[in-house]
Amino acid sequence: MLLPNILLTGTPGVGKTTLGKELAARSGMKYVNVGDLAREGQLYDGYDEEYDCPILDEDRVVDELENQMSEGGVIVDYHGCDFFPERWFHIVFVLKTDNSILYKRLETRGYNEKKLKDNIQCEIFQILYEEALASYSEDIVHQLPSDKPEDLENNINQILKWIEQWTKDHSS
Ligand code: DAT
Repeated sequence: MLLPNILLTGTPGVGKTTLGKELAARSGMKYVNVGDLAREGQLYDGYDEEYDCPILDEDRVVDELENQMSEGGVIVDYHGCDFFPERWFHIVFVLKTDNSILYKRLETRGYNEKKLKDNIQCEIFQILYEEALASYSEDIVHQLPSDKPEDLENNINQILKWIEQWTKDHSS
């Protein structure tokens, strides 16, 4: 494997897509948005009436991604992380955003009251951070602030440095 695989996770709206796309553009790695992948391939298993959204078919998502993950160099973006094989990822970043900032971002998306409340609670209770710690080795799980444009720039630079070091360490 010439390049590592990176997981970007966190509550919807924390900035995974923004960071993932920019990182892919600057590193030459591939960017995979699991939500888009599922939509394109209709990788669903039923419909959640309460949340008014389709239910992800996690097994089919894993099957769909397996080949490219084994090649390396993939940045995966999803607001969940407990169903991916642990062996896929060399590092996991959980983005976090101040509640009031996140609230405004999700309001702009037109989320209804329940969806807004649930997502803000998800962020307050650090649900995705806990899920990441339960699913991956603690020493590869890192939280990154994602409140303002400087955070984005810092995160990109930090991750690019990490990729460079990983590549050096893994070249024979
Ligand atoms: P996600 O993919 O986690 O749902 P996103 O990348 O779509 O989130 O970002 C949600 C919104 O927040 C979008 O309008 C871009 C903005 N945003 C993302 N990261 C940011 C940052 N570091 N500073 C300011 N705004 C940011």
